Amino acid sequence: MAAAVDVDALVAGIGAGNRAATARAITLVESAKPAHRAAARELLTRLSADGSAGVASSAVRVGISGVPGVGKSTFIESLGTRLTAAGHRVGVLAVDPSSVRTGGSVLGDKTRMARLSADPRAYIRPSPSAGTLGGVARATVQAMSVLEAAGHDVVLVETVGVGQSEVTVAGMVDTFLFLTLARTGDQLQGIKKGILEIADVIAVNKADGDREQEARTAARELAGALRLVRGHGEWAPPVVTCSGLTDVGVDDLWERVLAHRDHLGVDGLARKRAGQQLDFTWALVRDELDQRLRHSPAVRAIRDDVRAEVLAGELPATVAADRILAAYDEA
Ligand SMILES: Nc1nc2c(ncn2[C@@H]2O[C@H](COP(=O)(O)OP(=O)(O)O)[C@@H](O)[C@H]2O)c(=O)[nH]1
Ligand SMILES: [Mg+2]
Repeated sequence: MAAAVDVDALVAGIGAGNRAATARAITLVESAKPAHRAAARELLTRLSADGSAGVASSAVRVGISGVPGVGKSTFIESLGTRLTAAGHRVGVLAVDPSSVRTGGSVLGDKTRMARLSADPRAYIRPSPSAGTLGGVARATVQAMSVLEAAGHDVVLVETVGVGQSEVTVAGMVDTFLFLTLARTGDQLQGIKKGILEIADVIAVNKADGDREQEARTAARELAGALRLVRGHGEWAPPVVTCSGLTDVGVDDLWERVLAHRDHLGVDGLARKRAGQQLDFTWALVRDELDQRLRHSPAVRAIRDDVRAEVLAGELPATVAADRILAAYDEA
């Protein structure tokens, strides 16, 4: 993309639901170049001004998480196709910080979403291959606004269960859906406790063929385990079974997502989104400060010496940290 960005043209194109303009705008918000960052800010401000994007957007935002191979992409293909057939416009985004290292992407396997990729009412965007999780999250939140302004009334965000990425995605969607496979008894321990605390709806996927009964049993056990983790919160996350491959249970799952939304209510949803914006504000600030710290010439100048002294046991961590911070502050 050239350094000069025609924001007016982008706003007009996005407003008209133009795919090329949408794609260009998302490329813009993924860019780390200062000129692009400034143009992206202007674009987002313009898109948020009429309420079609941002906190006041009426779009349904859903995060979809689960380990690689659980069937997220297949499920999104099934759900997305049903939603577009029902008249919705569906945007699909991905948060996959590991794609930077592996060179792959959660949505790299577009073959799993062949129908949805070719669907004019859907727009699928792979995870940006920008460095940090913070960077990817920043790009994703902005891409969400672009998609909503372009008329997508459902936005699905796929994320792998790696490190902090689930928590990050939970902080940008209205409803967080966790897909898992039939696990019973001790295997349940393998599910990270943290994920059960942030999930709004849980589905045991691949409940088809021989595995259907097993999936039902697992769902019942999981529902029991969940009651212990979640205590007596207001919303009891439903645990259902589904198959993205055969489409069985996918409609029901979507009803649960909408039920969670109803449960939040208009005010509750607005409060949730506003709170997310505030949390995200600070996350962005921390991420940016981290970058500045890394790139600070004053810090770089002393970094190797400090490292050597700490490794040699000559410098306590607390003193080393103070020295680095002092160098940063004085720069
Ligand atoms: N039996 C069955 N297989 C599935 C289902 N969903 C996905 N798969 C298979 O599981 C593998 C991984 O699916 P994929 O959607 O790429 O998983 P992701 O890594 O979570 O996105 C593929 O071989 C799929 O065909 C399902 O509902 N039932
Ligand atoms: Mg996938």
